[in-house]
Amino acid sequence: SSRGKAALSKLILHDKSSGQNGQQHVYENWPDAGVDDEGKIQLAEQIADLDGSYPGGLPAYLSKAKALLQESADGTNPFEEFEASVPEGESLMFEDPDSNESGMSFSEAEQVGLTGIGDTVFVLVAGGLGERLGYSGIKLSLETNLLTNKSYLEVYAKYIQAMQRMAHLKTGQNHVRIPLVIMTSDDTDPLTRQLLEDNDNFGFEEGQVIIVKQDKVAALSNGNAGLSMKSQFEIETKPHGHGDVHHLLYREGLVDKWHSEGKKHVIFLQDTNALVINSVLPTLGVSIAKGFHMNSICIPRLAGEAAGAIARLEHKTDPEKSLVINVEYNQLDPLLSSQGDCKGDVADPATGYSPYPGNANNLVIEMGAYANTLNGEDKGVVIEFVNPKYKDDTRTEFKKPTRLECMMQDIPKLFQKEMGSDASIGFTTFDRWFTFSPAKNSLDAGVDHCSGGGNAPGTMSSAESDKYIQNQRKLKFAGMEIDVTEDEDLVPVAGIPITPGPRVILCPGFAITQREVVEKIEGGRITQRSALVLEGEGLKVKNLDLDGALIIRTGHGCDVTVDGLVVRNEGYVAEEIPEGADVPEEVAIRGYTMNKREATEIIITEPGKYTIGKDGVVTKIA
Ligand code: UGB
Repeated sequence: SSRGKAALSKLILHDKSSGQNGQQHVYENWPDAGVDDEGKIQLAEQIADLDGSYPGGLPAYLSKAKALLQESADGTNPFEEFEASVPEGESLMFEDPDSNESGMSFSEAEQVGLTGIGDTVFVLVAGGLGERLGYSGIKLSLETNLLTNKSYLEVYAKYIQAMQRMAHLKTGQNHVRIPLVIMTSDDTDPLTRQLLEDNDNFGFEEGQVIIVKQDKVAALSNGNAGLSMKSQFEIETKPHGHGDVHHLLYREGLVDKWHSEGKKHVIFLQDTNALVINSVLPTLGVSIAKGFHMNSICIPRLAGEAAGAIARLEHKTDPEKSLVINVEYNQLDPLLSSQGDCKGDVADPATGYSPYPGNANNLVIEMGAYANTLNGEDKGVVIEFVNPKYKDDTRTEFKKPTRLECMMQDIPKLFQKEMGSDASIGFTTFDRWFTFSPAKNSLDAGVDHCSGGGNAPGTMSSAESDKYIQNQRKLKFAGMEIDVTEDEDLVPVAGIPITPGPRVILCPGFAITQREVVEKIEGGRITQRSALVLEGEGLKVKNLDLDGALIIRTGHGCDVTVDGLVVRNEGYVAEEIPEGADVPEEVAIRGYTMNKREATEIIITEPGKYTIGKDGVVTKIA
């Protein structure tokens, strides 16, 4: 096609004019006309696609790559002009009502957050493949836990829908509709659409979920940015990173649209951290109270952990260029090894944690400043980097092809460019148990991570276990008699330390805020072997006595008080998968299944007022 021909000519011209002819392997030595013409056309079309999808086109991509690869080969320190220090931030602890560095208690911050949640938009970056996890499907489809079997996407969906109801209750706003954008990639797009379709959009209204797809970029096989060929007529491509999200939202005109509709904040979530939904409201509350243009959700960081660190980067000569920003985990150790005490990415012996806050990479961004920044010179294209893995110290050959990458948490640089020192960038730290336990690693990698007790496993099983522990702590806070699993109580299953129980899921539709948990739970006791699922906004549970498994689900318009219910049954038992067993991938990455031997299930869907007494009999009283 003429489009393909034009793109190919553009590439050849760029290559020749660079004087290096680094891409000759792409367009020379083609067989004669009439032989493999389909392949040639396919390649030219692919070049046109790569050219069209990158701001500035393929030549711009290759020129940037060449410059960055040269800097990388020379060992240039990207932070040469900066000195890193530990920044001051906000911190809010669920269990400590007096933790009010932000001038608010935890619960007050949640309540302020509720005043603004109806005017938000959620963006879920979900273009990444679960390579580290050893899972070939999409991560959003993985079951967050084996009690409810709800997928990550369903948990986020139900959370957003719960926020719509709560915004209505808090502010009286009618018909609150919080849009959800999902950023997919070629790797995840069809399966994400399928997941939504198979589940009736998880209860979202028509048009409420918007999918934007990021394009992959060309892979590069050498320091001269030579395009890596998958075959003679196909260029290898790789993901460009979650940083694409900003330019995509700009390109689709979404941010200007939301801004003009009066939406006030955009909340960015990652794909496999179900815990984080607890921290959104208080973080938004801090953003509103402090007028932050950007606020990152943080946790105490384990030294050496694969989580970025928030640092204050002080520019050595120009204070206007200083900023608070994420330093990615692969860059932190070299940076800290080259400055101060040169000890690198090590723990502070006083706390056992890195002195730098860990980036959970969930961002709350104020809409006005965001729209203004995206409409600026860079159109939301965040700074890129290369991270080639070299074969040896000569830093010339790569172990495998590399590419330009970018990260969404680098947006402060664009804020700074557009707004100078008026850009107000903050972060809010929460307890790890409350906020952070993503599923990113295979069981083997998880075992490596936590051997020696140093690091978090980051497996599907630890993510599930941490969800249960989080809910144990919430029930304990509300006054229930319940074992809270401490580190020394964890038991290894498939090599990963997990909670022996109780296993508890408080669905987003039951309670999110501290105030709700305290109002809806009163007294009661749960034994360690028990499993409990509570779902339904009008449900209250008093003096529960549980030894076994109990599921209570109540529908909209159901006002249900459980009082003094006693449950005794065989309950649920986690069963480890024997080594080498032939099981599906999603089972293998968790390492166990849940044997649901016996449970008491109470499901009420018809609106009305009900009580449930000691023996579980449901009585409708209105
Ligand atoms: N993602 C995309 O949507 N597109 C892409 O091209 C790539 C990813 P990873 P990693 O949580 O502790 C991030 O791979 O390397 C999505 C932060 O950069 O899980 O663990 C993908 O689907 C780091 O600072 O990222 O690092 C997923 O939802 C730290 O906070 C998200 O982007 C770390 O997460 C993250 O992708 C963390």
